[in-house]
Amino acid sequence: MSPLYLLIGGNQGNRQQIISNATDLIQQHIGSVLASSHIYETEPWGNFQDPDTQPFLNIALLVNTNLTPLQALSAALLIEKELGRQRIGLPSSSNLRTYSSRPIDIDLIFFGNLVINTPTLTLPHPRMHLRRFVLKPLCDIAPNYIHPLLNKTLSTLLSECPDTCSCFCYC
Ligand code: PH2
Ligand code: MG
Ligand code: MG
Repeated sequence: MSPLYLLIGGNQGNRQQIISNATDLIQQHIGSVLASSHIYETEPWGNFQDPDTQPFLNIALLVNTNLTPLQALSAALLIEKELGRQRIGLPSSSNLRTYSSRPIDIDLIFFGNLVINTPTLTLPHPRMHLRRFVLKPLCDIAPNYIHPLLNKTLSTLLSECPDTCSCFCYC
């Protein structure tokens, strides 16, 4: 059993209902949901292809899983598809990265203390420490968790985070 931290986000459709459905499917297909953060309404971070990008809802979950990291990634992508995510084209290159609005995104943030660098999966999530919409919810459930590469707690990373995008508790 491994502790897997997931971050769910979406800015299209009935965002709260989709998060609830995603949590149910994660419980069925990835593992027991041991903790969940508050839901936050967050300002879109990064460059988006659509002109009037809507705010996101984001939530962090701790899941106890028997899957391998790649199995968990495949399961997360299948759940995204099931909930209506359409991926068009290839992901943009990292220096000119742009994002598209989506009903659901499920990202693997930490898989225990594993450090992995493959073309399909990087752990810990490589941009998590730059994003308030990731750190704020994660700090609800794991403020003292130590980032295995940066060697700082999540609450320290949040206090040092340069991101100024808004992040308000939604509930
Ligand atoms: N996801 C992104 C890029 N930007 N911004 C917010 N507020 N929330 C997200 O979940 C999000 C984002 C890429 O997956
Ligand atoms: Mg993402
Ligand atoms: Mg993703």
